[in-house]
Amino acid sequence: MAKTLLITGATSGFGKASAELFAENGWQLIITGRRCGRLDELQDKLGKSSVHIAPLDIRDRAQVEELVDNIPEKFRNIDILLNNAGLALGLGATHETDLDEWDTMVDTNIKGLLYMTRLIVPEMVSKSRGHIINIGSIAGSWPYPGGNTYGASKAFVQQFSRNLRSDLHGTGIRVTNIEPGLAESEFSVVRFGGDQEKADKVYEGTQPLTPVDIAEIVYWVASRPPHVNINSVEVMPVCQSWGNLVISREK
Ligand code: NDP
Ligand code: 8X3
Repeated sequence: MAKTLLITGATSGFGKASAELFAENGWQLIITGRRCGRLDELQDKLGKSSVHIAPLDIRDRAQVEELVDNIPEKFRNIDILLNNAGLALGLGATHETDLDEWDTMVDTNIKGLLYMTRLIVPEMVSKSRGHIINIGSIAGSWPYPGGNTYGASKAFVQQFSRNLRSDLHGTGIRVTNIEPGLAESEFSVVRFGGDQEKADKVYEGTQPLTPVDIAEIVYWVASRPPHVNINSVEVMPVCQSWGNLVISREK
């Protein structure tokens, strides 16, 4: 019987690349996201019988509950939950930023992930089998100017992943947090409110990670033997590393 993967945010980037890779390897999928047209296209490409589409705004708890309640029988036995949906908005300093953007990041990156996890995990516990793979970020460990709430939301994902692992101790369920660095997807276009030129500048002269790079890590983590739990994977492109600490000096 085919294994089942539920992906939040499969309409683009890491989520879409993961959908494609797991489908190639015979998995059946539940794919979610707000852009229904893209979910339809992906289902057409990957196969109607092995892909269930579930349009969803993950910030809306009632929608998440409805999605979980209405998973068709064939797809109910979820082996992996890939908590991937997320976004950064803006790169402004705390004292200049827009509070609505902070609300959206908290609601999506933290609360959406919590809703989905809380609703999917009980069934995994009852079967003593399953794997929750969260997409964190290097921004959860390493600060940078303008990272404020985005980075803090990914620090939440990092610690929640560890705490979830503790809660699930002895159940056989695996938990992994994947923490990518610079990767080219729609991430920067979203961060800069649709400004493609500004987004392109982020990657100019670099060789960033690709969505396929991340999908391959997700697949590798998922295909370790059942007794192996990869707790976290931090990954950057070779062109990225840490900066020095900075000191402001009197002029
Ligand atoms: P993309 O913008 O390409 O993809 C983001 C996905 O999240 C889309 O499918 C989008 O679907 C979904 N999403 C966003 N908001 C919602 C919502 N309210 N409800 C449901 N789905 C939502 O970015 P990436 O693939 O790069 O990002 C995927 C994850 O990886 C995010 O959590 C991001 O923070 C993280 N990440 C990204 C890095 C990068 O440099 N690209 C590096 C480290 C981590 P839709 O718009 O259709 O709803
Ligand atoms: C995305 C990577 O460095 O833009 O999580 O925050 S970064």
